[in-house]
Amino acid sequence: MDKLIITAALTGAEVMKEQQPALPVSPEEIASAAYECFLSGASIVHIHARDSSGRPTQSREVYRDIMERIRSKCDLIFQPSTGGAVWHKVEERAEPLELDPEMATLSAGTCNFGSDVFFNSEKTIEYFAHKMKKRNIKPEIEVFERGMIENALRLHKKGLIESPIHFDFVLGVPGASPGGIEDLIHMVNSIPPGSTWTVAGIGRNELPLATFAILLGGHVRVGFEDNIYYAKGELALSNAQLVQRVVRIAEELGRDVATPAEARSILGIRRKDL
Ligand code: KMH
Ligand code: ZN
Repeated sequence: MDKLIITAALTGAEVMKEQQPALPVSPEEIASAAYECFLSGASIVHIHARDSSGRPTQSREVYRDIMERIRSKCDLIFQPSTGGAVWHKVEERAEPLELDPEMATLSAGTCNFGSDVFFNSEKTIEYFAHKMKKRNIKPEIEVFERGMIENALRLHKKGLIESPIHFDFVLGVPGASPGGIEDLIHMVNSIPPGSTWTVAGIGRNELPLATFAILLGGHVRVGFEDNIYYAKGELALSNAQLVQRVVRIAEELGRDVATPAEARSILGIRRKDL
């Protein structure tokens, strides 16, 4: 079994400081949270930027600031969001790709997202896939519903996504796939052999799905974007606290944790920068 890749999804576009006071929002806070997660065992950071008022932004320059601050501290894989917030325009969402990150997310379909709708028409998905291919950016395929795997496979057939495909099953978003163990198994059984996958369990789904992924040979995403609690009714103290728990469970279950260099090798990413 490959070593375990832990992704820390630090901020997201939906959670606010009023809900989670430790939410990292400024570039400085995000970089410092990223470094803490790196020291705790994360090898990828999934980043959403915020402007100076705390509102989600897809500004290339804010992402650049965050990326440079993280790079000055450690060799974490920087994975910006191209999902942004549900109200961002497609062109805005694509801005962080201009930084040529090693990796970026690619949402593979439309779904309800709480009381909103997260729009990703086939044209939009192809637009992002094309840009990522051209710039040699490894896509992480965000799957909120089973049908999104089929969308990704169609793109693969068209040559817009290369094998092996890396999926992130985002399970438990209200309005999309629930986050039961059986939902994860169904997803895992639906992807081509040789693919890699991680799971982002939303809210109370985070811990059981992470544990199951460790056992199944998948990878794990945790962080305030997905879940702000450590236990029922108890807010987590930091993103790093959530990473540290995954590391402890992995150790107990006999699964080694990957460094960023090992994660690059598992995912077939050639380090671009530095
Ligand atoms: N904030 C969600 C609407 C991604 O980062 O690529 C979309 C999202 C997916 O978080
Ligand atoms: Zn995200």
